Amino acid sequence: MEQELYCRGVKLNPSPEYLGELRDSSNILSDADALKARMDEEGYLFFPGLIEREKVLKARREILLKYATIGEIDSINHDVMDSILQKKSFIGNVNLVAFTESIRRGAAYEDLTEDIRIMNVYEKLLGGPVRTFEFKWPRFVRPGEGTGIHSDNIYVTGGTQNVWTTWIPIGDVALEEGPIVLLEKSHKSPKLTTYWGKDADKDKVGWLSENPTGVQKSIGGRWLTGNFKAGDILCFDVRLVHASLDNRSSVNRCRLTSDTRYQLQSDPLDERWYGGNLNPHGGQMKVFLPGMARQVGNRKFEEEWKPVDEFGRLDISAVNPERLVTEE
Ligand SMILES: O=C(O)CCC(=O)C(=O)O
Ligand SMILES: [Fe+2]
Repeated sequence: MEQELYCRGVKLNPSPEYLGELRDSSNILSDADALKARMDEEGYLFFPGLIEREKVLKARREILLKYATIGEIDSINHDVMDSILQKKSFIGNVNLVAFTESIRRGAAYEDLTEDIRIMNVYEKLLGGPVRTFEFKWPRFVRPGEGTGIHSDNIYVTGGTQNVWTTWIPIGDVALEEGPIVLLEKSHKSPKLTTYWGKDADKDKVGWLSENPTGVQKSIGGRWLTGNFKAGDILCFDVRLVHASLDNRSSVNRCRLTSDTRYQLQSDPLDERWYGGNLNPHGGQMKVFLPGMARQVGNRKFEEEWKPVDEFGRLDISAVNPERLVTEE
């Protein structure tokens, strides 16, 4: 890959022993045994163009219009679908409990995350009827932002270990916008057994590391990513180590993607992710709202779960004041 890629502000080594592209598994889509073997071996299954573009773009419009409504996206000077960050935002003044729920429960978004073709992959892989977690993790990632290095199992396996993640670009996501990166074969690393034995809430675990090259040195494997298109579907093992590239869009385009979890209907549920639970990680009322940090290292605002007040409003004291519309 020719472009310079960064994760947590660290430049990834571009040589082919350290950086690669995802393998396309479309040709084994209908072969359950081959899917199981590939997932076991590689820790992920990538299906470019599995879903029709129009269906994905419908969800994109549904979500971006909501972000435009709260002043995060500029839909006046740009097409809302371009997802260009608005200079001034009203995000400090709105009820984010209602806002984030309206996104998670949007009809087009739900339709996408429960698409029959995704469900079919998991039915083949798991050998029975499957369901998606009620809670969903749509991600709106502004320039300068990204996701830390982690495995999902420490967050989502409170019911059963047999849980799988699907990452969906909701629109085209180019390398410079900061798509997901997977650490090749890390789902089999003996070095991670202690980390995987933890629960993010009970054991108060943060990101695995802030250093993508250090993790790579210690665990091995290439970082795998690519230029994603609307319609691509990426399924992976919840132990597989991953993060996102930093969004370094030259045109202030925000990255819109989703991560959702799937399991057998017959397995026990992780109750944190069902019903109207507003405090899945315990404590004060919070909303899932990654990003917004005024500066890197602003711990309070780097948390993906942000505290809100009794009106569902963000504590804006940590947000860059230049981005907020304030009363004159
Ligand atoms: O999209 C991202 O930034 C992170 C995705 C992720 O952590 C996941 O899909 O589990
Ligand atoms: Fe994740």
